[in-house]
Amino acid sequence: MYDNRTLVKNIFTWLAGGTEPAGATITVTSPNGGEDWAAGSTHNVTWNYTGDPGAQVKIELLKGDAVDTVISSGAPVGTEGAGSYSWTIPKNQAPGGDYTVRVTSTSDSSCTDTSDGSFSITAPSNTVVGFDPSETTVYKNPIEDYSPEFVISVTINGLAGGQKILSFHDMIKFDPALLEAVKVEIPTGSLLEPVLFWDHQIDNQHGVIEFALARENVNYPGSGGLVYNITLRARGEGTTALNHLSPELRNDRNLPVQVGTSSCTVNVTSLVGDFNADGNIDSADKEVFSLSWKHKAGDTGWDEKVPGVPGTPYRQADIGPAAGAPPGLVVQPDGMVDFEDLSVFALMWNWNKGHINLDKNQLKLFEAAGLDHKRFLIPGK
Ligand SMILES: [Ca+2]
Ligand SMILES: [Ca+2]
Ligand SMILES: [Ca+2]
Repeated sequence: MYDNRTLVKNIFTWLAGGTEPAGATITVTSPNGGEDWAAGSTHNVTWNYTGDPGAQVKIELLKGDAVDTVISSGAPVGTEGAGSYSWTIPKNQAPGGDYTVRVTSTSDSSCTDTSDGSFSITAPSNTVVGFDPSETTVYKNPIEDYSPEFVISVTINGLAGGQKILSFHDMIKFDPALLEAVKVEIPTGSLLEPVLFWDHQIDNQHGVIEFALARENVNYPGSGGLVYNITLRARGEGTTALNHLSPELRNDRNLPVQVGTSSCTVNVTSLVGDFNADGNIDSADKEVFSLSWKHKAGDTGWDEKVPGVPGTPYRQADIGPAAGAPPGLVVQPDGMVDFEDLSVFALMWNWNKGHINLDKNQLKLFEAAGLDHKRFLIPGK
């Protein structure tokens, strides 16, 4: 059906010797058959046009031959012969393999086109690109520039059964004031083995890790697991998060698999007396404390780490006097490691142990200092 203006134009065209009415045309380009789109995901419906189909088009979802949904009753036709409409498929859209999309001029219903072939709407995806662990506490010795290195795994979970994954592109954002990425590696047993090719880039200035992987199309990954490991170290204290920025998984037809993301919370903190920053006050820390015993500001090795001299810088053991209660003691260093520091160390030791449990060797430190260790012990439970 033509409106009058088109009709008049077509008659004149015909009178001028044309054999066909020179109407506008629309051609749907996506989805045009073969696509797998998950309910809940967002895709562009695209079309080309010639002539002047008018300002707007109606976009319909057809299931079989019947109209299932009007996706848009009046979307802009586009510019320079091409139009596009961002469509979020409702989460409750019935899965099926017989869907097509029809795009029709709102001013000329004969100017219309439908997907050449049918496409599939699949069940909503539960696939999540996340981290393992999803929360971690990292300990840092305040006098050190960096915490010990720690590893966070990037995971993919909830892959639908029989889902072939061919490629994975990931971007992780972190706070560069608190964290530094050291390395990225794919461990044996990665979910996406066998790997055909992979690469990564670390940008510690902006806090970005980019990772890309292509895998061989030979078998199906399990439903979930770890893909790659990031080694990090902390360089500040506080709480921050690692976040995935729009990771992209593609299947064996090079079509995107809809994914959600989850983050990893990283708490960077320090424990008074935890000189090796492993989250425990134990004999390794006691060793550092003994080496610092009776040292004071001005001694060689007080301020600076001396190569080959264990325990330096000794000022790390200047943890007394301190106010408050373990573990949140507020330290007021006074430039010497003496009884006050030993008392604070014992408080933290006992906080860590939760009860009095010093063995003979552990008692030697107290005896060497001429102290009655019981003075410093919190009543055991
Ligand atoms: Ca078509
Ligand atoms: Ca420790
Ligand atoms: Ca002190």
